[in-house]
Amino acid sequence: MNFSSTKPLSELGVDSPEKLAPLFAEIRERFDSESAAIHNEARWKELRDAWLGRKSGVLADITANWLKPATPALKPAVGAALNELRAHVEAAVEARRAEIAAAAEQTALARERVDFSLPGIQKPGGTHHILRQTFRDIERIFLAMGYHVVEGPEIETPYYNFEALNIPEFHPARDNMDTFYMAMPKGAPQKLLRTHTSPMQIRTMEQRKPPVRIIVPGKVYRRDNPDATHSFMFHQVEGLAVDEDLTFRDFKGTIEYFVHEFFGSDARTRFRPSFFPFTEPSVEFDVSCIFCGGKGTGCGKCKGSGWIELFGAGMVNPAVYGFVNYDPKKLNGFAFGMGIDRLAMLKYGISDIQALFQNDVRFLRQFP
Ligand code: FA5
Repeated sequence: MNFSSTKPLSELGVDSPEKLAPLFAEIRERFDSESAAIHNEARWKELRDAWLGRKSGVLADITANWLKPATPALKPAVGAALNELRAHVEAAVEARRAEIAAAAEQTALARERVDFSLPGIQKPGGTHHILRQTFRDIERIFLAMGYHVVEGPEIETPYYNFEALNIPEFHPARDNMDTFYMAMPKGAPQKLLRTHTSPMQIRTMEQRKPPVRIIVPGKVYRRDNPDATHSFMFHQVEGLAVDEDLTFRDFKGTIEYFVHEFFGSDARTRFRPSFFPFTEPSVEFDVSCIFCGGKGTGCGKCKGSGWIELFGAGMVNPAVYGFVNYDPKKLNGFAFGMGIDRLAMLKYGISDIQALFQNDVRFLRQFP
């Protein structure tokens, strides 16, 4: 900026006190107009520094270029005018600071004002997934019967997933087509994603002395192609009870109690013979179709039979006790393994298992 304050008075043609007045008046006018044009703190600081800055402010320039070199005849008048200008600038700069701060506060207040007439912001609260709710339901029922809840690893060894459950080497379930095997470094022991929660039968019996009453909720994995009732990852709850005097009647009573608690007292149940290497005898357990009330006729869900298959179960095969150092002559027990996803689908009338894993809130909201 080419201000007069940077030039000596002699260069500006000022040689008498009278000629000072218009010069100072012009500077004051320039200050006033600059000062009026600022409206925020950053610009205010620029104004303050430009005028009052110790080294290069306009007033410092006037002191250096006008006052100091002034002739004795001019000096008192320059000094008086400069003091008056300084007082004006200092007062105005301070006044502008106060005005700008007050205006900023006003703006903030207006912005932050709470309008109680506006509708509130509703933040959706989280809920438990329908599968978690089903797990809890099942846990509640079995805890009331004196069972403990235990959990186990999803990455298993073939020993726990198959061998110790009396599933021999050649059993088709051990095929690559059905089981996810982990890619292991050369020479490392084989690992797999557990295909059922049954390995926890073995791990529990290894660690606990009988009597044992446990349920095992958890994820399991199979190389099944996804469709309405199959997923490659799904959930099971394993159950195991071992004691000295357990019979098939205890087993039946326990399962029937569970089904009535879970589906309601109208549900009817039945056993069908089945086969699992780790139970003997083995059964499939059916519940009367909750969609048609067990009538069957014309019902697509139970395909007209009136029954829906629920889960596999049976009395623990004595061969299994041999793997965990339990005495098969003294002990009896039963075990079951339920598919939780299908149980939830049945209870809540969900027609596609994939809906459980797609995380569509429109679906999830239906189960608050
Ligand atoms: C077993 O997994 C046995 N471990 C159950 C068992 C435990 C029997 C203890 C005896 C004693 P199964 O392969 O039938 O059995 O599977 C059990 C349940 O898992 C099935 O009834 C079904 O509800 C569910 N299931 C099986 N495959 C899938 C899949 N791909 N997607 C969803 N659910 C499945």
